Amino acid sequence: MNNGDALYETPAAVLQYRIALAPQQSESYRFLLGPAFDDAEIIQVRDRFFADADFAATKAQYAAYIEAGKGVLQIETPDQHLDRFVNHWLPRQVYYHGDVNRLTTDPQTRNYLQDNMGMTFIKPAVARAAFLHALSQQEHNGAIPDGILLIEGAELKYINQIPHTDHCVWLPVCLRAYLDETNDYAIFDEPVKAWQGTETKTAFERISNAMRWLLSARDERGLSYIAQGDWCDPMNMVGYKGKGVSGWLSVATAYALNLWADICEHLQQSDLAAEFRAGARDVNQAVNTHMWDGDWYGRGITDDGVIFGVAKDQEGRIFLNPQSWAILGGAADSDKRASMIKAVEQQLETPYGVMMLAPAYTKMRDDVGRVTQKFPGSAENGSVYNHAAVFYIYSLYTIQETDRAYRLLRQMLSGPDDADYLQRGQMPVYIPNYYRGAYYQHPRTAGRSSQLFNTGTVSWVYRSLIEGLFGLKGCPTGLLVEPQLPQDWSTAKATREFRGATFAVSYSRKAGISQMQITVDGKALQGNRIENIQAGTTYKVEVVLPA
Ligand code: CEZ
Repeated sequence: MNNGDALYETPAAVLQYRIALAPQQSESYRFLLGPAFDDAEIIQVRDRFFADADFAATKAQYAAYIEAGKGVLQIETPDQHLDRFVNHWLPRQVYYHGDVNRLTTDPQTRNYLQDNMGMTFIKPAVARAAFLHALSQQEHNGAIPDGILLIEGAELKYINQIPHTDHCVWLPVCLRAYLDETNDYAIFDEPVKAWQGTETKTAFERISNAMRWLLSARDERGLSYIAQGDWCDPMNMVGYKGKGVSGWLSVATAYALNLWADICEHLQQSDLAAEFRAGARDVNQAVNTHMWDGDWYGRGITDDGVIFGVAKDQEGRIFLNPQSWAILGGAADSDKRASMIKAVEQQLETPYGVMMLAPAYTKMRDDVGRVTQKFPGSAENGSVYNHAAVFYIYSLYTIQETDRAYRLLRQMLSGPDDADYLQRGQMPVYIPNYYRGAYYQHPRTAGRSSQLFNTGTVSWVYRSLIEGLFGLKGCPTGLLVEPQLPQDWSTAKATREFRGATFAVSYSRKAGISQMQITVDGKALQGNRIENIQAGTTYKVEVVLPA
């Protein structure tokens, strides 16, 4: 309606507008949604907000907000549907997470850190402040609490009152992305004062202590205690008696320790690097001794000493997370990787993405917990839980499983064909928390979207595109070019904003060459690192890949 149109007062919450538009025709409408006003108020409000000057100002403000969230990657590929999503919608979903922290005053720590990992690509200063803020709430023994209090007077509620043991892991994992993007190693010198206390330690000391906490929170076998949950919130009964361990958290601990050791190395702290690398080796050895089940890694060992997530289980036989993170953390050698990947393909892959466990539980297992009570194929009970799926995809990119990674990544996005939209019930404007799984048990509903917008998935999707698919990741001296285009793409383009400069990259393939060739502004590059980057400059990069 424009200013002169009739006022609509609706007692009910449902209002229908029928607008018939011809192809290419557009019309604009101004809506005001709010509590019930009386007529005089409606007129007042309308005049206030719908006056052209105010409307234009609000529109401009919103456009500026969206522009600030446009991210660092624009692409042009053979898959236009992917382009539209990555260029427009994906950074918005990443930005939303980093900007509002899931609309809570005590975000779960792992969510807060991963949402800020995404924010690294949008507003790195916000991510930096968030990492330091999280560290300020570190407990005296090095542990990181279940939730981070964002404001004075906030308190840990609901899930944040249940002890989970994985939070320290996310520090180096998320900081790795932040460092690659910004090269801001100075963050580790920041003094971080305890949030409610007087003690000050540098960020570096705090993270080292967090890593030592991870090493200490292990049983006599060297496996990580799970308490009442790890990444999987509802896995709350594996270790509540204080003995159960998590296979996933163990391999994730090894990953975190290795990442932190790399950072120590870079900061010339070689003793610490050696300490943490030895810790990672120790954990991985324990995992390979106690958690390897022949073709994949088990998910955990209960308080009563029962290993689960293994071939002998009728339900919950294979879990995705231990496999993905065993790739990342280095527990799995290439033989183990090959058999895991095959098992995942056979038991977990579906046309809608890769399920996080299978077969879904159909009855309560009181030595595993609440996850087994969820409807089969929903949420953590064997859905295509996109957050878990993208861990796997990211891990595949780290071992050059290029085509598999892309296929699974692409499956996260609904459409563009009608059958897929109808089955999923998901518009291609965001990635939902999960799609229904239990593909073999409940095929009718498999693929249906959860319609939940909050998810740690998107930071990882963005990171996987940047580091993996387009291979434009930062390093201390510049930009590392190591693309992993799907085999059937012969060309692609990407515009990458990085450390104040713009890289206009075009990829193509050429027969008869055995190695990637790169030119920057027409000059051949030795190796695959673009160095001496000048902010404000646009570089034209041509990447020629072997056909
Ligand atoms: O919440 C997410 C958490 O925000 O579940 C993930 C976890 O890693 C995220 O940090 C996996 O458990 O408590 C429950 O059963 C809920 O299912 C939550 O676990 C879940 C909600 O789906 C929110 O999206």
